[in-house]
Amino acid sequence: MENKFCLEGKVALVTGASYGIGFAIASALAKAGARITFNDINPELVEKGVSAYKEAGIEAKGYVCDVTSEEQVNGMVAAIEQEVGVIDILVNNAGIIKRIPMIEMTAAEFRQVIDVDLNAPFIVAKAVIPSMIKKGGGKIINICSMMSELGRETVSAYAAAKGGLKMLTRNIASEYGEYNIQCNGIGPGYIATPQTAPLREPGHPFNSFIIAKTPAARWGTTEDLEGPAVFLASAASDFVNGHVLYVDGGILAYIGKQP
Ligand code: NAP
Ligand code: GCO
Repeated sequence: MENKFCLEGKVALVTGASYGIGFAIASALAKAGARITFNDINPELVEKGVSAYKEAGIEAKGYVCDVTSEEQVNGMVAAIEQEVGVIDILVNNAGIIKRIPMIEMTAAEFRQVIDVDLNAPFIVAKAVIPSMIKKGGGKIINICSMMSELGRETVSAYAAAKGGLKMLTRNIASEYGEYNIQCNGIGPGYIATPQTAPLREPGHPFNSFIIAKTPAARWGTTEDLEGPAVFLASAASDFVNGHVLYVDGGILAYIGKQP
């Protein structure tokens, strides 16, 4: 079988990829041959990200862009097309979470999470699809979550956004599959990144809770997401569309260890 996982000659945009899951996914796509572009809302973090990629032997091109701004996103996509090439692979990774009991959360806080975690993936996908159609196809990977399927206290906005992102993934797959565009999701379990650092503080009850809820009995690492990302970004998944691939160590299959 010729190497269906090879991404040589492909241009990838990974949003919010100065560090964390985005950085790991972009690095994996680069190791498979893709040319990497990424963005961050913070200029200093774009610079730090470029250096971190360079240290990893990856020539990544970074852009300062707030993914909630359609104007900034359209400008970034146009610049990438001009400076690097048409985007073949989009990973909608940028995201935020606010852990606040719902009745204590302001409408503005709720809207902010929806804006970054759901509206922005729509904006960025809308910006890249026309050129993907012209080019004959493309890959879109939306970074969903356990909260695309499950709720829990204090994450109402995040769960609503990630649930919506699952359905946006399915809708893009439905609407643009005929143009050889495959749109899928990756649903990471609980991964050790800055976003979950508060939950992993020594003695935090969530730590032991997650270990008991995960058959793999460990937190995930960003490396656990590298293979699934390359699979969904490559020709190996050309007939996979509208699917959310949960990379969760088995959480969704498991009732949890008896205390
Ligand atoms: P993270 O460490 O908090 O990183 C999030 C990234 O998104 C940062 O680079 C951040 O930039 C960027 N970002 C936030 N708002 C942005 C905006 N408006 N415009 C551009 N960039 C923006 O998160 P992570 O743990 O790597 O998670 C990455 C993705 O995976 C998120 O979508 C998250 O919901 C999802 N996820 C995470 C886990 C987990 O357990 N960690 C599990 C499932 C899903 P700044 O640093 O400048 O704010
Ligand atoms: C939380 C966590 C989770 C993870 C992830 C799980 O507070 O429950 O932050 O939401 O980030 O989304 O898949």
